Amino acid sequence: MALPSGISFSSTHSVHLPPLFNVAVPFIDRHLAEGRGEKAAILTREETVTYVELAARVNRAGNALLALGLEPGDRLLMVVKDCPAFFYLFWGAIKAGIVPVPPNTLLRAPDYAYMIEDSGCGLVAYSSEFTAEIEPGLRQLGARAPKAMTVDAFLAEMATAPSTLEARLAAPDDDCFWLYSSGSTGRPKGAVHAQRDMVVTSELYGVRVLGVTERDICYSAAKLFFAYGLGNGMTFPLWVGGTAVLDDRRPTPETTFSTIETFRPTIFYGVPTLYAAQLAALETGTRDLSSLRACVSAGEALPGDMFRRWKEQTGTVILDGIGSTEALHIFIGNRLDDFRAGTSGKPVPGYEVRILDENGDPVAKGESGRLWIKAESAAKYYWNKPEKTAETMVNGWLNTGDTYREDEDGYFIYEGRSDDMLKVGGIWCSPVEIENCLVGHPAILEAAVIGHADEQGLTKPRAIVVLKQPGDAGAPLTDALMAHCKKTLAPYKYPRWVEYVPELPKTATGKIQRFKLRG
Ligand code: 3UK
Repeated sequence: MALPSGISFSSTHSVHLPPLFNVAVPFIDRHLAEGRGEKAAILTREETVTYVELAARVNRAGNALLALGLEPGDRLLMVVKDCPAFFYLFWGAIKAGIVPVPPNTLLRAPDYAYMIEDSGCGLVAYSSEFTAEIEPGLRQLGARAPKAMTVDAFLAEMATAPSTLEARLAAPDDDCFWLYSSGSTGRPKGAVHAQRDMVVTSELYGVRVLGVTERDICYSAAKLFFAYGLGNGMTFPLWVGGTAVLDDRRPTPETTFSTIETFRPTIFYGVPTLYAAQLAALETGTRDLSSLRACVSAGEALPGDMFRRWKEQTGTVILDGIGSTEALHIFIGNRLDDFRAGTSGKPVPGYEVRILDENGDPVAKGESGRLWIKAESAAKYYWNKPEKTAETMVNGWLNTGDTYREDEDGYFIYEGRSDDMLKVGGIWCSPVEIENCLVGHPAILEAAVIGHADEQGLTKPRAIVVLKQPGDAGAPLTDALMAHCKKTLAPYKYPRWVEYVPELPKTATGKIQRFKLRG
């Protein structure tokens, strides 16, 4: 399909955009002009939304946001489950010049209080399922809390708002939306993405690597709040005039297989933890996955053995690829016509990749080092975090924080993080945050958390603790510690194992030496 008018890519995959435009137009409005008005843009178990309905609702949402007092440049924090209203809020904001910020929906009240304050958002819109974490978060801020409303209340505002809206013009590198990303220490960082970034990821990875076309039906088990899910389940299908399948349930083998059987998607996107659970389910019963032409995995490395078992069970390959919130989507990936199990694949054309040693010099081919990338879809900076920005974004290059090696055939092999951060089910998990939670339990004196591979080869948190009363060690305390973490933290962060030790290895300055515990 032809690129939208005014948008082109050079022979080196560099994007050319009009000096003033609004990215909602090529992703949404263009499909009406191109005759896709009656085509399904979104399928859910409750409803089908056509492109003409989507465009009108995006306009109503933009008008409703303006009527609620938001102005161009203001932030909208949208804690929204995977449902059509996510699209209305996100694109309605962008079309009106407002900056949508969709955080992880699995977080707790103090995380939301932080993000509301850090973003300085003018409105919080949230699915009613998340009321129990959002309302206390707002209360914590007292008089500093912004206006907040549920998605249902917002849909009621939209119903009376006009269905036409003039797109607010912006330059390609103007701020467009933010995504929060967590680090090993300190608070989440708001990565500020520009208007151009979704065009770049959708074309370079979506179209040119995955071959997404308007005939594709895309279903992402990874949620829209995750940069991975945002591309998979929203920007890729909208870029080509295809169809997105949305499901708001927690993804399990049962929900994902029944969604695939009902909607017959052509592309499925998951994370290794989910593929492991799906494989276990497939080994005891067959499901109809015949609609799929490709499966994609990201978030953490996909073990080669899982690639082989999935191929055996389903006949379909899983294309592993590494992406990040900062790069917005996958920058090294396998392709249908060029893949190698147990690797992240090859650089996506248009992304420059370097593996550097500790002096910042390129390593010899085959040696491991720190992975840096240069991406036209890269975030411009972290909001309010100039030091983090300076550490991560250097002369147009992004420090991924990952250790990589390139094999003799040009495939990139993941060798771990350069910091202590863990990926659990594809989502960031800070060992420090889990340690702080454990130390909040009355039995614990000190705690260290490290990643530990489960029987599938996937990383989960393991706690190593020192007790105030060593005699308390045992299964009942282990259960109590797990329950304490599940209740206090986002539930996926709880330690799956607890080990009791008399003391922890420390540096002279008292810093826990997690690398010694990983042993
Ligand atoms: C790790 C991987 C090995 C790696 C993401 C696809 O995961 C995404 O973004 P995040 O900001 O995390 C980025 C970090 O996650 N990682 C991601 N994918 C892989 N490690 N193999 C992989 N295939 O440490 C990376 O630096 O949460 C993934 C698309 C968009 C994304 N935001």
